[in-house]
Amino acid sequence: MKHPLKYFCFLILLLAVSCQQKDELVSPPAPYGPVPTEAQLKWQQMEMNMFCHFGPNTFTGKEWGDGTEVEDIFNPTQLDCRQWTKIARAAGFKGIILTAKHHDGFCLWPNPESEHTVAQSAWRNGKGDVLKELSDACRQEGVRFGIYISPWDQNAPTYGTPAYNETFIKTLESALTQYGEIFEQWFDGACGEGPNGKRQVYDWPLFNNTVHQLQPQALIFSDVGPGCRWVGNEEGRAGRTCWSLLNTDGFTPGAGAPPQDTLTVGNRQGQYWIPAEVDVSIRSGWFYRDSEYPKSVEELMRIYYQSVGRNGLLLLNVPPDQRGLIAAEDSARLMEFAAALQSVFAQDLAQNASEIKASHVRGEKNPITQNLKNRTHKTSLSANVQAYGAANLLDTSYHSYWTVDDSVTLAQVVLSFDQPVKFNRLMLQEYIPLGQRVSKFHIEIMLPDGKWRTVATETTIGYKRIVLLPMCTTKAVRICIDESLACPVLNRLALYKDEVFLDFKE
Ligand code: FUL
Repeated sequence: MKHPLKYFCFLILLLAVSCQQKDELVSPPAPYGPVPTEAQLKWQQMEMNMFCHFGPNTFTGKEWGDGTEVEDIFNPTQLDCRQWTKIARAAGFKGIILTAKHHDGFCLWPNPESEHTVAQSAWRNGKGDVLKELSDACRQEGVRFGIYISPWDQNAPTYGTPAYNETFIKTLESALTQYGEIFEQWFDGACGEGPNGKRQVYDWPLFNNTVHQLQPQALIFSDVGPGCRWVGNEEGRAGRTCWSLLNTDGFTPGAGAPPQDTLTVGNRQGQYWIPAEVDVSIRSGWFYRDSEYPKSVEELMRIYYQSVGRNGLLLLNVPPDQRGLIAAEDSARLMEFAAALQSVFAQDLAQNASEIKASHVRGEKNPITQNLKNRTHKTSLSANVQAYGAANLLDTSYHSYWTVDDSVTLAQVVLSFDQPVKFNRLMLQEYIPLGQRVSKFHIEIMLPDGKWRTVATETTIGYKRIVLLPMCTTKAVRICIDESLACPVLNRLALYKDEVFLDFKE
């Protein structure tokens, strides 16, 4: 050996390189299929918004006016939009969408394109503007503002002729340029007859382009999106399987939409990212009537589990009354609902776990067990375990996740506890910026004799999935991903306990 030092140096170098390779961070998974835009992700994270149906119907007691109502019928005696936004915020809603124009054509703002608006009414001597008051109140309260504008208009004289599309564009321009940022433009697909007995051929591409130009961040709701889609029913129920993907080529909102059950479920491997919005009213009608009552807290919780808990966004209608205020019983019910949500979701019992074991971790050859008790000591973990390990399921950072190698579509995590944990709700979130992937999973708990028992078998996860379970008491929970369109990428796992028995079938 002529140059022992040379060999020694070479060995050191080899060791350093191999150590470095062992700890080299592999790149994250590439997005799979369509993914949400930034605006769609921000929208989905809102989770619950309030819908306000308000207009001549509030005063006539009808669900659909016919456009012949005299303008003076609209006369709220104590309108206070700040009351609406305060209630919305306290109840946990992040946005409010107002029916600026329903099918009767009456505009809640002085729209120069129409002779059927607040400006022609005696309310505040024709100087009132509900859009202005509500958009100001939303800004003051930190609630986002959205607008429902019905293309169907039973008052517009030109409805049923090409000229109406032009009038409708000008109406959109008026509503979308004077009241600050709009987070959602709600388009109803209804296409009935106008005052001249004719139906309209809507120019949807023109409508959508106008919104995109004037409010680029606004999501457009319709039966088929493009920003978000109708969930296919007004019962407050997304599909137990619910894809945020939808095939919309060749379809239009309204009569030309895909079948309602397709909207409820979405399309596995669909072409576009068009998540489901679940619109439902707190009362039986959309507009306020003295004779109707708000739904019970149990029913609102059922709606929550079947909307937000099934990868949907909940748009709950709370209609202001003839005074222009949200009725005391509705507001009280919303506070009870918020308290019920708080009592279930304030405490994530998964945070008490002692360790989490993943069958696979991206970039690692073997299963990885992570101790959850001293999570601050991350330095001993390899770069891949830090970046992609299952402990990331338990932190609250949205952008950290557990994932596996691209070739892996079957994977499990086991969450273990020192003391038995009691829970009946399990929440999972997929990291949707990389797409919706999981199509089948099941949940097991460990019995005292060490055997596993399956407590739920489900399909999709999406942005958020809350699985309702029988009350479970166990020292270990196993989540098994059984089928995924590409390697699973999950960013959250939580356990909760809901003491209230809910009598509904999933
Ligand atoms: C439907 C309308 O016809 C109802 O009146 C209500 O506005 C609901 C939200 O959408 O299509």
